[in-house]
Amino acid sequence: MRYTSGSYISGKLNISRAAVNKHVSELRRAGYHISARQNLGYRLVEEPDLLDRKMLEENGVHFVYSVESTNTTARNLAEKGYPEFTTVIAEEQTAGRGRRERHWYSPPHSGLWFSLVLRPRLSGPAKAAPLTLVTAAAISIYFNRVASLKVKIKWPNDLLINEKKTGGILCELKGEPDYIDYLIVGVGINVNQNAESFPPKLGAQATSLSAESGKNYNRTDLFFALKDSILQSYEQFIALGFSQARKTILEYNTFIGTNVSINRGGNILKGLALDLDSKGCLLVKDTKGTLHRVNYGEIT
Ligand code: BT5
Repeated sequence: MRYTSGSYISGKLNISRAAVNKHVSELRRAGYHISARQNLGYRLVEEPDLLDRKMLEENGVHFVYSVESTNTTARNLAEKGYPEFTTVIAEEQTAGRGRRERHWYSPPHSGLWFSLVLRPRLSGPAKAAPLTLVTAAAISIYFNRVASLKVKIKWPNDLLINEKKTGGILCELKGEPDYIDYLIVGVGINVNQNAESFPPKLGAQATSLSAESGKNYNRTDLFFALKDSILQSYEQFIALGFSQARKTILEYNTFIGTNVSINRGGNILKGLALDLDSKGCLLVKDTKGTLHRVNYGEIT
């Protein structure tokens, strides 16, 4: 592609040269690679892989290019009274969160970072506890049955391919013991990143759909497909309970039947993961043969 002079652009668009400069800077910040040469002008070298803002907004999704965390934005909307199924998606998160305020790496042009507002009519937070697993089940159904990708669930909120983390779920809830005001389901999935693009701290533990399959994905289409799958599983859970999601998790998991070490806030439980109960708790038989019903923690 040839260079186009700044004066040609300013004449064509009827704006000042300073305004051309400003727009070029904005496009660069949005990921466009634009080369600038004195006496020649500007040249578009590469367009970024961008989420389709128009399609998202036409379908009622709140798109923000850059936010601290889509969970925080969704929570703010829920506080303002936005209805159930309000959805926020961002191209990048500057302070993406995992559980216990851990950092979630969310660069632009490569992943899916989105949050849904749910207002389940359940009799209290305890009844909503399986929703992280219900979401994980919905995502794994889509990948395994539709996209032919072997995405597995590591209890309670990790999505893995070939034992490396490609996604995670963060559910945050506001309510009282007998009432749920809202629940935010946050989903992060590494989609088109190269294996080498992850920060050294994540290193070999992280991967993306593309790094594992060799394919590139249209992130906007993928988002709509995942959202549909999540909402379908959610409605099934509200109507019929956890049993269908439990079956899915038993089919696509990395932990049942293996020896696990579970960290529960510093307290380590070692044993054999036997099953998931009807509420999503992990049944673990420790080395002395005692059975534990574990409702939180992480498999290390
Ligand atoms: C999670 O936490 O896995 C939940 C991640 C949820 C992210 C979504 S993005 C949209 C929404 N908005 C938010 O702010 N969050 C949600 P946890 O199980 O605590 O795992 C966190 C750990 O995963 C970190 O300590 C890192 O070791 C690792 N990690 C961070 N970023 C990663 C990435 N992009 N890919 C793979 N691993 C990552």
